[in-house]
Amino acid sequence: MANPKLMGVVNVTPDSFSDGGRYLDPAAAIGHGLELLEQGAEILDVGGESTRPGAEEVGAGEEMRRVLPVIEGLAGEATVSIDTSKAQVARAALDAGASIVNDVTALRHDPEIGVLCGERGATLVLMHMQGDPRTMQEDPRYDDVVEDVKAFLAERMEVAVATGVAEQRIWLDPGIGFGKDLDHNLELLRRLGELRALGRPLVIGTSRKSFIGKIDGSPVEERLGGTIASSILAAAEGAGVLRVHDVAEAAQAVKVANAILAPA
Ligand code: HH2
Repeated sequence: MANPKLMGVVNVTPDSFSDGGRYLDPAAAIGHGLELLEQGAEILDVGGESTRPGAEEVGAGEEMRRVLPVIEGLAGEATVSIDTSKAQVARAALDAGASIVNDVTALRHDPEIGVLCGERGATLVLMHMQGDPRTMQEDPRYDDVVEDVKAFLAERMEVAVATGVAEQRIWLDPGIGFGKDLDHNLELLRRLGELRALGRPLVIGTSRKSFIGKIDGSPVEERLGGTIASSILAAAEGAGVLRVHDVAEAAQAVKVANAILAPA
């Protein structure tokens, strides 16, 4: 198993699916980020717009008002990633000290993000999503979900490189829960190793997602076990970055898994 980096989630939103409204106050969000760092996060992913199914779109001004004070407060302490699909927000976030742009639309919403990351030498996360957050869970379909996601990520990586992003600065994410039903999510996790052929680090976000609840009926606040199981199995298949809300528990799980698989 590769030793995955933990990306801790810092949502500065009123409506995120699992922690909406908890860290809207900048001081609370910064405090939460610092706590995640202490627990073992190597990256903090700061977001000001929810991508949950049916979420309301947020204007760039409001998104920046939410995230910029938090990035300014954390950037001296941590590697910060900005979870946005808008170049204007990404630019301001990089100015405030972020060094990674996490674009869940993989440059389809705003290709300028590629130009920006190229100019600044920032890392760019390209994620797969079928449809958009308002409609993505309405009957998603694939020929072969792993092959389709792989082809999409290869194509978006070409677009990113064409806009100026160095290939070594690109990370790829199959987008668990973004336009996928339960079987699609499980198949992607089961065959994650096939995406390693793309040659770039793989980011995986299963944290508290609804596919876990579809398996055992658990509500969103009781999905830690499923988050850990899916994250560790993803790491065993080669995931290099695990995007999680519960960093302390994920860090412990990674340590134990590593101790078993690679004894000192
Ligand atoms: N999942 C969410 C948001 N951003 N980015 C990447 N690269 N991969 C993911 O799986 C991913 C992501 C959804 O989680 P969360 O941020 O907790 O919820 P919301 O979008 O409702 O704020």
